[in-house]
Amino acid sequence: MSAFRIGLLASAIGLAAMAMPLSARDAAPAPVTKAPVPVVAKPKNVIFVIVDDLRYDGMGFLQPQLRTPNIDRMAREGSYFPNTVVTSALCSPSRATILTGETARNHRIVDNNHSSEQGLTFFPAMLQKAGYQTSFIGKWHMGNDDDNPRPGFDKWVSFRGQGAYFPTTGIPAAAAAAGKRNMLNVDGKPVPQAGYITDELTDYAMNWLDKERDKSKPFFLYLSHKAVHSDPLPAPRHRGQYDKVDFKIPDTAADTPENRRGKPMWVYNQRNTWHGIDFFYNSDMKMTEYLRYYYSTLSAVDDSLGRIFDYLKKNKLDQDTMVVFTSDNGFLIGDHGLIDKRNAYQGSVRVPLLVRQPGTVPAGVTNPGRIRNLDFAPTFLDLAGTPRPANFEGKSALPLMTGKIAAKDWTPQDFVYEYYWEWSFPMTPGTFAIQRGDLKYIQYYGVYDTDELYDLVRDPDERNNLINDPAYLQAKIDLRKALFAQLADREGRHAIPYGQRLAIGSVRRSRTGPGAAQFPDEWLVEPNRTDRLDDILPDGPAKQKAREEGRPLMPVARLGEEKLDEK
Ligand SMILES: [Ca+2]
Repeated sequence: MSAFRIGLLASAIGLAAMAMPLSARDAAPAPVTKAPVPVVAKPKNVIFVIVDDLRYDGMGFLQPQLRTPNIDRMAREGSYFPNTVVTSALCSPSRATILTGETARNHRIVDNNHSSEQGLTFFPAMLQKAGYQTSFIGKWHMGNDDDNPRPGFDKWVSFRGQGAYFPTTGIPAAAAAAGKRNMLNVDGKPVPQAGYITDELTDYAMNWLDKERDKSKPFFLYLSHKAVHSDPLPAPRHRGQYDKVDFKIPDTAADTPENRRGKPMWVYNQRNTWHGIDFFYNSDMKMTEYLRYYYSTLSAVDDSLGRIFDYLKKNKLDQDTMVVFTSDNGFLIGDHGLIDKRNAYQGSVRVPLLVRQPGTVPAGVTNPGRIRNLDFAPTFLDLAGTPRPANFEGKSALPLMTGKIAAKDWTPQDFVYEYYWEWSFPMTPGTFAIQRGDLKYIQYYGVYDTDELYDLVRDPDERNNLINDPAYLQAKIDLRKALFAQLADREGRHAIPYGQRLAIGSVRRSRTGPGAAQFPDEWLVEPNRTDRLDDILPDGPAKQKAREEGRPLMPVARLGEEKLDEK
């Protein structure tokens, strides 16, 4: 207990109580807890560490073959939130959601090419108004062309688009030999990248913490790593460390009838593409090999966390600083035959989340309460004691993080998911989904063969599509209705955004890989069926009954013939 807190207790109990024997004092705590004690909380610092494309289970305490001692330390000294999800599983839309507290349908950063941030306010600007020192260090990536400082940050270090792992990555050898380097933007000035990106961003962060910030003010550091996005390149000191490790790929990666069962056609058709396990990134690398690079690249992020913890300890800031570790989206490694992200499956939407603040956030706890990336901005303003703006759509998770609300009493809002089709990667359809309780319903925008419905508790790997299970008919109808209602933007519009097409997009297939999916059996019919209209009539018990009885819900005649009911 801090001296400050002990002092408050002493004044509330009174001097007489202090004169009591220890046992008597221990036996009479009631007056203390009932007495209103005015406490003016000192604003807390926050270090928000966001990794790019880190899979939800890409942490050593979940996979013993991984060496992530500092991430594991966060799990021991803080809380782990395994049910953390993102409302759009794509770099720019997710980052915009974190920074604005708004969903993609409202902030309109709907893909990685979109660069208009017009009208958006980023929550660190509100922290500045509340007296915070703020800094942004790392990958911004809203649009590919502008790395200039954005409003809301006292310190700015960034780069265009995805950035680069090394100073000469992507630069032709002759130009590199002539001195050309990848560039950072440091407070509006071009500065050559000098070293390995994760270490360099950490250097800038440490320098700001130690030397540049106004230490009389609370601080918010937004450390936004480039790692571990494709194509991952580890720091030289970490190369080859997993060469003898065989990382496991999900069972759903195999092309088997069981894995295809109940899945939409687009999932099978994506196998042999840029974002499919059979031709991923159009290379012939195996995923097991890719993961050696991927997890070796994570090691510098882990080292970075270690430097942050050392700084906090050395400067006695541990208890006053919340450290948050997460990712902008998940990463599929063959789940359902897919890689990367974008879709609404668990490997795409789930992200790691660890929160550490000794004395405030319970240590060594796995907390199942669901948190969305949409909830971060309200959480941080809550922590700073700053009023919540009207445009925020999420809910502060601070009471859950600090244990003031138990996970069993936590009532998360529905998890509504949105992904807008991109011409650059046309193999993933526009996707909307909703999770309420244990059930997740997924629907697609455009041509599709089936929606999906999963019970995530009974079926965490999403293998058993319940969409046509009569027992779930009402749940399906209710979730569709709730999803549509919540997908309206703040003007009440249902508007599908799309980007300007600049090229055909990534459409290549391996000549020797799998072909296109077959149409589902129930689509293959003879002409002139009398149930021709049934598929566009609303689902419900009457339609279900008609199906079970093998008759049309609304019989129709052959084209050009009189109607059946007029016969
Ligand atoms: Ca990302």
